[in-house]
Amino acid sequence: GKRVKGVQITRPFIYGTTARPFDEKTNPKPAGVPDDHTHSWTVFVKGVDDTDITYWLRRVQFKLHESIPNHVRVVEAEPGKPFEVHETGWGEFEITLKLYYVSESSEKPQTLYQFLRLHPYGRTEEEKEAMRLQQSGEVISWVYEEQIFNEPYEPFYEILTSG
Ligand code: SLL
Repeated sequence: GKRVKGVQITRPFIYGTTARPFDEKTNPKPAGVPDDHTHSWTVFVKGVDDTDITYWLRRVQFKLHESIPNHVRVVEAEPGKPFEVHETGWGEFEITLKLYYVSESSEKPQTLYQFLRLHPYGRTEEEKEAMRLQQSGEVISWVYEEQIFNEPYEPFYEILTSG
C-alpha cells in the first residue's frame, strides 16, 4: 500500500483513572467485595466528550497490579463504548496500557503508563474533607492526549477522514 505523503492526522483521546472510596451513602460496597478493599475504581481509554474512537483503536490491554486476580485484561472495541476496566481494591499502583490500532493502520501497538490514584494529594486535611463532601470523594487522574498518525496508508487515511 501507499502512504499519503506529507500528511499528519491527529485524534484527541483521554486515558486515566477514576476512584471513589466505599461509603454507605454515596458508594456502598457490593456483596462479595473483600473487607480490606477501600475503593472502587475505573481505568479507561476514551474519546473526548465520549466521541467514538473505535474506528482507529481496536483493542486495549490493561496490565493491573499482580495482586489482582486475572491482572491482565483485554478489552476489544465496541462502537461508541469506552475501553474500560472496573475494579475494587485498597492500594495505588502503576497501570500499563497497551493500545492496538485497527489493522488497516499497520501501526505498532503503543504502551502508556498511568498511576492509579485513590487518594487526593498535596492538600490539607480540611481541603481533603471538603473534596469528600463536594464530589463524594471522587479522585480523578486523567491525561488528555493526542494520537498522531504520520503519513497514514491510503485505506487508513480514508477511514480516518470519512467520519
Ligand atoms: C502498595 N505498591 O503497596 C502498592 C501495591 C496493590 C493494590 C498496591 C489488590 C486488590 C485485590 C489491590 O488493591 N492491590 O486484592 O483484588 O500500596
